[in-house]
Amino acid sequence: MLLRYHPLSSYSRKVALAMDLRGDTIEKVAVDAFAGELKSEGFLSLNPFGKMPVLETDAGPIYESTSIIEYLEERGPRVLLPLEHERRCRHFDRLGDLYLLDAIGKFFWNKQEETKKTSFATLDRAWGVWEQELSDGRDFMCGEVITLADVGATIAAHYCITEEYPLSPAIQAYFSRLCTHPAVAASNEAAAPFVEFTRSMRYPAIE
Ligand SMILES: N[C@@H](CCC(=O)N[C@@H](CS)C(=O)NCC(=O)O)C(=O)O
Repeated sequence: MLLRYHPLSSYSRKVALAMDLRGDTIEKVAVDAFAGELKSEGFLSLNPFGKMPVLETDAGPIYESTSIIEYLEERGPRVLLPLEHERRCRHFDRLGDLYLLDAIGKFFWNKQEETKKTSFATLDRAWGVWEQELSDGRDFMCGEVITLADVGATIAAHYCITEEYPLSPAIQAYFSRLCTHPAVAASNEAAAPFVEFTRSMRYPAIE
């Protein structure tokens, strides 16, 4: 198997982090996204929507971050989708995609005041849901271990920090707990140079 991804892409990072948390040792190949590879004929034959990540398997390509993680969990071992919390994991994974990753992604690429207003309002609502869920003192969304319910949120929280979205103390504490896992720390470290690179493109130096 082979994962086509990019260390700056939030959804790629979601899958790469899931793989590391699961202990998968699947080869990762960076897509040359800035050179237009996503819209090349070759890449579109893997994912007709021209988006990363894509997992190439003997049974053909699998796209959509959650579908890739579900495929790996189905093959086993089951690490991120524990049976007793399966519905909850899938629910918060979906919320994480729709209201955390998508919202911060929009603002990452478009710094218009209007985009900031709508993206940050969506983030406020979504992090509010997370805060409510964590208010009983649990470490992570399903208890003491990191599950699929936390994976997208982990990546989103990292982007929120680099984009200076004001995380509440409770969500900052949640992110700090997540970062104690070596796979999360490694994911943040791997993305850092790319995050800096795109920031420098968008924030011209003030002389
Ligand atoms: N729903 C998809 C979203 C994938 C996605 O939006 N990927 C972005 C990178 S984070 C992408 O490839 N964007 C390129 C484009 O839309 O042209 C998933 O979960 O995999």
